[in-house]
Amino acid sequence: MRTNLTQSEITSYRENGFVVIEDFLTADELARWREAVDEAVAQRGRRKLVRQESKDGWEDRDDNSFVENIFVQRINLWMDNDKMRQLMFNPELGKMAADLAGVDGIRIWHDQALFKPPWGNPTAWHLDNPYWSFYSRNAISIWVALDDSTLENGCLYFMPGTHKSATYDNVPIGENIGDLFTVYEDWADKPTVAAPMKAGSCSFHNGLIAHGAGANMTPGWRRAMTCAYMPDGSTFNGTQNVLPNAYFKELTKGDVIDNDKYVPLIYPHD
Ligand SMILES: O=C(O)CCC(=O)C(=O)O
Ligand SMILES: [Fe+2]
Repeated sequence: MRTNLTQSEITSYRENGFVVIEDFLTADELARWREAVDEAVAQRGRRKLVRQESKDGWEDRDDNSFVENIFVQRINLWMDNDKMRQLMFNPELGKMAADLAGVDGIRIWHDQALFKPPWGNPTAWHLDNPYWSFYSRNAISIWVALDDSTLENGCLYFMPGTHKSATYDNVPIGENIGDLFTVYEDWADKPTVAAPMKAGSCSFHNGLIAHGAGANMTPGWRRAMTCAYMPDGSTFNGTQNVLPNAYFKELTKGDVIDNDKYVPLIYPHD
């Protein structure tokens, strides 16, 4: 794993809100990631989340709806698969996220496999952090390409710099890919950048950057493994997302979200 970041990668991340790290995994590591993710996704069956007592609507609807055909989404695989736990708890990943974000400590908010199926619908432009139960301008995600992700099969797209002016307004990932720009009208004519990646490369993106992914115009899968990170010390904002209801009910707005059982501190690691 190429975990050493150059100063120019850090500068580019801070300026643009994303950075692509080519050849992040070696061929052997890529094989291990693919095996672990495929196993964990298969074991999970049709459940998006481990615990169904969390927010409603987390079961795959299998109804051929537009939204269900954007991607197969399986969240927090670290919780029910040992191989995924080992991959996701790697403190070197946490250190990369912390160094890019410019924070001292990193917790896993949630991991998620995102497999865009053959002929999968595009992922509408959106921001990530406003969906989550904490607000932070330093939230960050890694997105690891498990297959070559291309202009043809639904690679990521970013709108550079938007993390700087984003508020916490957002849209759901729905059918109209440009809905975000009815909320952020000032962004409507900004340039976008495609981020195709070879399998084993990865990107990091800020939780407030505008991003999405294209349609899959091919008969193959576009598999990705991602993890969203929460800066240590982040506080509860009242929004439910992936926290188990029992923990969610214990929290009051402003409380630090620091229960290692659900949001493990992966860096610094003791
Ligand atoms: O993989 C995709 O289609 C979307 C990914 C995304 O939105 C994310 O990782 O935050
Ligand atoms: Fe996203």
